[in-house]
Amino acid sequence: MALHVIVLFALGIIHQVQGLYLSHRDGEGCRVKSLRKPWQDLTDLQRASYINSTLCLMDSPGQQTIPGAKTLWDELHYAHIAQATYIHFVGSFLPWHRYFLVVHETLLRRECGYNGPMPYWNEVADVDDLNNALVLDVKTGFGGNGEGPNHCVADGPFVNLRFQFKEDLTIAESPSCLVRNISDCSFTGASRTNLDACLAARTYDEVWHCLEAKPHIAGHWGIGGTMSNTRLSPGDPLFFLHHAWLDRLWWLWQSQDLPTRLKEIGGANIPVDDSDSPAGNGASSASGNETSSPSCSAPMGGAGGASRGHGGGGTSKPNKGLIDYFNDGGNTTTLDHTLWSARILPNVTIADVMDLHGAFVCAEYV
Ligand SMILES: [Cu+2]
Repeated sequence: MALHVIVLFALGIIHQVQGLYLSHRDGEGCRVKSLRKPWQDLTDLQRASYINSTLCLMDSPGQQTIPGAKTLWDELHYAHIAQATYIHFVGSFLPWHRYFLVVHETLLRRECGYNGPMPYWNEVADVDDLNNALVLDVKTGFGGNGEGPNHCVADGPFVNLRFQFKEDLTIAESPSCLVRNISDCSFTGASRTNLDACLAARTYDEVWHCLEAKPHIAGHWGIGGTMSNTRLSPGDPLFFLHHAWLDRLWWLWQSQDLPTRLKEIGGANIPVDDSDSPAGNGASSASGNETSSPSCSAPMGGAGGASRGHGGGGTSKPNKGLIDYFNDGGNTTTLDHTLWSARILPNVTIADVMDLHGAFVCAEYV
């Protein structure tokens, strides 16, 4: 309840903010695309530069007036936690996370001088051997598994990372560590077969449900811990590589029929009851074992995972304030839908992010 009010308040404040921030774009369309490459294909130097720039975000003072946010990393965290109910299991799931990738990239480049390719995690390459994935390398990657009773990550560059916010946006008395609890069993959802099934989807409703289910959950539950928590997951820097991978899959699907799929959107703005779910799966499957064999253990992170009921989402009735805010004229997601990042960047609409080659995103997957 309290969280609901906070979110509405926060959303209301920024309702007037318009326009685009185009720090590394030229402001006139998209002439120089930002390259997005598999982490596996980056040079050691590029990997080190990306990790250092990420550490810089965790070390740089916050720039918004968000109580409790000490660093830019905290502010990114806040932007996801504050609206987790309205960016998962809804039509804006894919567009909002595409927007968030640009928000993150903008900070990384503008505030921390990163000038290499934006990495994504080619998960299908690691599906048979997650524990030896390059992203988990202690020296060149993001560190390994959690250890000890709390599963705090105990090696690699992010051992000292601490989170200010709890799931309800209250401030933790003692900031918590980065938690991982790797499950190669849960990661099997990233298989080529599952990806191909999503790429064969015929409508946006189908592809969104398909991608948000197995390929999405695989990365979150495969890493586990912080990553398996619906609200807190962007605390783990691997979040951005996982979501760039997912975004690439959406773009691959869009690219099969750009004239139609640059405009194709749908779904609800407020999570609806499972029975209303167009595909009748995906959203409803998220908290179960559908993405993995029954022997997979539940991930750490409590009620996190991709559980939709978390945080009061579930079967919320559309609220007029939110409907007005989203600007779709109802509870069906349209291209006019507002995307918000806690003022880190100005609001954009879904229309602004549909085209990877458009002025706002201006990127290319290679
Ligand atoms: Cu998310």
